[in-house]
Amino acid sequence: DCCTPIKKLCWWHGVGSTADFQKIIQERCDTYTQTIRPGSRSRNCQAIRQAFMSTFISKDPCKATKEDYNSLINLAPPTVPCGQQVFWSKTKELAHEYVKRQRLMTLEDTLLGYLADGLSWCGEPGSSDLNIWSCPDWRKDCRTNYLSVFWEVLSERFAESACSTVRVVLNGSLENAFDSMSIFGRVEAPNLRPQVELEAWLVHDTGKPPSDSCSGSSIRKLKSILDGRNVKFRCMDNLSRDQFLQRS
Ligand code: N1C
Repeated sequence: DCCTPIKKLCWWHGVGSTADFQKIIQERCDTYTQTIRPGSRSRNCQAIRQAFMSTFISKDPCKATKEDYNSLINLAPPTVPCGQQVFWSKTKELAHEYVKRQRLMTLEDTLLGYLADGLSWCGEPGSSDLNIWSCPDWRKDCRTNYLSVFWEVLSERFAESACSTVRVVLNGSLENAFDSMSIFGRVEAPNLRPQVELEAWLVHDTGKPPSDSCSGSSIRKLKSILDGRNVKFRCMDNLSRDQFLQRS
């Protein structure tokens, strides 16, 4: 059994909840609403923190559902202005560098994406505490853990709200720049609305040849997912990281 009780705590295979989780959520929320997007509709950070905690506290950490996150997401839907949206897969740091130079936004530039970025959290039945020792791992324990389900529903809502032209930054140094099992592949691409146009940028490590291109089989697979949804597709490849950031 993956959940052997050690001092009443289940021992999972993933990292435990981030220390001071509540405090970090509250502080990030205050920073975001007061400094990063002061213009945004004033939000009640205490209510957001409480809603976040009540999604998972005292619950079986392997029984997360999308519905658990509904009330939290409704307090702060992850929407961005039309045409400014950027998706990424296996290019997190590069995508963030890119959007900083443009007037563009990733999911981490929305309030909930900003709050949760890099954190880990889970609770345990019968306790009002976070489990700081371990949390379920997607592969080894369960897919329906609170961290995975959070990024899945938030990403789904982010993709559903896309309009006009959106971009995805893909890793051209991988053999398969498009991974159909990633959140971008499983959740975001299949939830884009008809008439949206997706621009894919395949960016490889500077000084190395690219390992995948727009004509490769992984990108053809992406194209076929989008064709099925009437989403227009453009693809740009053979860009090194330096070239990509310079032209942006
Ligand atoms: O599985 P991925 O990438 O394709 O997910 C990235 C995709 C982006 O377009 C984002 O909109 O999905 C969204 N997203 C995040 O914003 C995010 N921030 C942090 C998805 N996952 C996110 N994380 C964590 O990184 C989360 O723990 C998830 O499992 C990884 C996904 O990274 P990836 O495989 O490079």
